[in-house]
Amino acid sequence: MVRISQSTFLQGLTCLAACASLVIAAPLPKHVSRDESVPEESLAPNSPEEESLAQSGPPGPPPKRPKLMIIDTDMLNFVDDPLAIGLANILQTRGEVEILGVISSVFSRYVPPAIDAINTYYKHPYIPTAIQKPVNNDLRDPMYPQVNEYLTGLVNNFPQDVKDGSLTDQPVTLYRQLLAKAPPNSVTIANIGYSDNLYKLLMSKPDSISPLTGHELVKQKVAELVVQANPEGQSFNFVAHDPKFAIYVMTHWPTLATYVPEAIGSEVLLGARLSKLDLKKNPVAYAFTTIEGVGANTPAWDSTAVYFAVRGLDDVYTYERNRGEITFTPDGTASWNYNSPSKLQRSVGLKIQAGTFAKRIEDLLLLKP
Ligand SMILES: [Ca+2]
Repeated sequence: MVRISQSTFLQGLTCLAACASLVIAAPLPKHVSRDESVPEESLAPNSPEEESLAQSGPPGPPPKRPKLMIIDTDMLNFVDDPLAIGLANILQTRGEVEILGVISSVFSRYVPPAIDAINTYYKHPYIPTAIQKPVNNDLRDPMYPQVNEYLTGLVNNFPQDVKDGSLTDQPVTLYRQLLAKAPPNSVTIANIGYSDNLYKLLMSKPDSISPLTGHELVKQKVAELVVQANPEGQSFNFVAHDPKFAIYVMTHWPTLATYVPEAIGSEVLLGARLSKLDLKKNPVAYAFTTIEGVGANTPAWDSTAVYFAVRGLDDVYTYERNRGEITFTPDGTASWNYNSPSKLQRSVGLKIQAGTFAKRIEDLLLLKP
């Protein structure tokens, strides 16, 4: 099976753009070391093999008041998105986060029920979902020609009650509802897809949900935006849809914004052990194995951003840019202005071995609900 990486996708865009020059910042994937171990208590493994798989992992921080998080995803046939949504659910089970909603920046009617299948497996079936309208019947990103797709399998073979994306709210409606109800300065948004929805949120007017504009609502309620994208150069999530969305959002975001670069996820390769789980029960393992096959590893892009969104720096990350802010050229290429007076934007780098981080995330993904 051929897996087209985000970097390869960008290279494809380069050709489509009549060979316009495009710098790919993410390094080539490398193999993950498997000889590092971090202890982890198991939540509830219920088969000998899964129990064995779930015996080791990270201790994690002691439970505090859970962070409130909204996930904005471009899950379609990208496999790092279901991994990240699964990771968020596991961290919720551990008391570290409360997922307020999972919102889609693509248009496929199959995506919200597929997301609900993951949330339902982890015993969080009440988490609301939303997707852009009008919905379509996409099972794959046209630029991502994987042979297999996991959406219909998730929708048809795993418990979920969303049924069809056309039945969900508009993303901006759900954003406004969730933020209006949240305490001040309390919400973290993990942006692991495109910026369409955040653009429309910022542009939204006062309505029956809130007397505040979208900009005012974000400023009052959102503590931090965590973005899986590069602070410099091109990023898949910034340019694969109209770059005007990302350019506006990232240069007008009124609260803290942290960039988790693609290069981190490109080095953090994981997933091989997921294919040993029960693929008829675990929707994340099913999605992963359907796309990647048995025994393969894949870059953990979105999981690296969700991990930071929930746990912050932990012992994993360090701040690489903690002053200045992002700027763009009109094609969505970012650069960093260190002289900006803004104190609200920053990026992170990896402080531990990529293999150690990969094992930690994979150990968490092996845990049962
Ligand atoms: Ca994604």
